[in-house]
Amino acid sequence: MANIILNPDWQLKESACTTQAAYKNRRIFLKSLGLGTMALATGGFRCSNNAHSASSGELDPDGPLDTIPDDAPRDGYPAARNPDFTVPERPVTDRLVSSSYNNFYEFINQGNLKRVWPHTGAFQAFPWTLEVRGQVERKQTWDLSDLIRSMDLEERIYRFRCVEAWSITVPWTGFPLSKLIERCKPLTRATHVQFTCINRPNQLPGQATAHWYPWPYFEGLRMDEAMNELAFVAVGMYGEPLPKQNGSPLRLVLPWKYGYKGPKAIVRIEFTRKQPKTFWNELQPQEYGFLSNVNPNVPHPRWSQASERFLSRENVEERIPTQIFNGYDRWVSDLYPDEPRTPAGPIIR
Ligand SMILES: Nc1nc2c(c(=O)[nH]1)N[C@H]1C(S)=C(S)[C@@H](COP(=O)(O)O)O[C@H]1N2
Ligand SMILES: [Mo]
Repeated sequence: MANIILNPDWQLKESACTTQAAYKNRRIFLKSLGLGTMALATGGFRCSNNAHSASSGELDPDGPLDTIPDDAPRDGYPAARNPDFTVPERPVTDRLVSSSYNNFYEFINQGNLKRVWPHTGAFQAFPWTLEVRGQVERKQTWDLSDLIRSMDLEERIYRFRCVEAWSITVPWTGFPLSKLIERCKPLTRATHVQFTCINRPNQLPGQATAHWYPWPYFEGLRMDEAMNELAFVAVGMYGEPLPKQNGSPLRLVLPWKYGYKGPKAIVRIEFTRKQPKTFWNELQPQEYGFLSNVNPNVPHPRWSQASERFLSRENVEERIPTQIFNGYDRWVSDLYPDEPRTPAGPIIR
């Protein structure tokens, strides 16, 4: 994206960027110069004081890839592909599909729930801090950009399966969750890890309006699950930093579990001595369990999980059989001796 050098005489100072009107005037002015929203998306005069309304629509991005933050670190991109994690039997999903068919209730909770990206304009993913709390040698708070730059990034192509029975295949960029956990220095008595997501109703229109959800979003894993080789922290996809609707600036990817076990826009990691609560389980315990492993033998109480709609390109979808642990049996079967291997009735696990 082009960097536009502005004449300091008419560059708005941060302090002047306090009202929606000021922002609007600036946009109209830019439009008159033919700079439009591309210029608004560059760093120089983006308001960082969050004073504008998240639901104003004034900052609406132009398209699903217009939401990759300009200030996301790009060192190490595109990262080398890890040959151990490819999906030979399916094509990689078109990146426009993966970034325009999403679930992210902080941004939208009514209407077309999958069309998330147009509602992400006010959300600022950088700078970002990540807190480490609970059963650890000492509490830590990291600047995420520094953390990302200190990690070896790799690319992994994973199957992704939502509990709603749609699926995609995605090349993620990031690092193993185990590497992050090592840096957290958890005490041996920690049995679980809980992840807490962003809580900023002024930047998140869904969060601002959906009071029936127990915000912020939270998820959790057993320690042995979190340390599994497959558990991945994604900071990018398709060779670039994550778009906001896909979880910028960081999210978990646990390809053997249903998508909702992978929290997006994480702000805190907390090590605990008991099984943590999880967002969807709190809301609908009769439908969503703690483990939530992908399993074609265990139907959701309201639909079958035996097959899935594979989304490859816009308007192209194919019904394919769902595999146990989403095809990751050999990595995770030892963790779950009780996972049903033959068709069963609905069991919430
Ligand atoms: N913070 C947060 N994380 C979240 C969600 C959410 O609403 N909020 N939705 C979950 C669900 S249900 C799915 S299927 C995946 C979707 O990820 P994607 O949109 O990048 O494909 O994110 C998961 N993580
Ligand atoms: Mo999902």
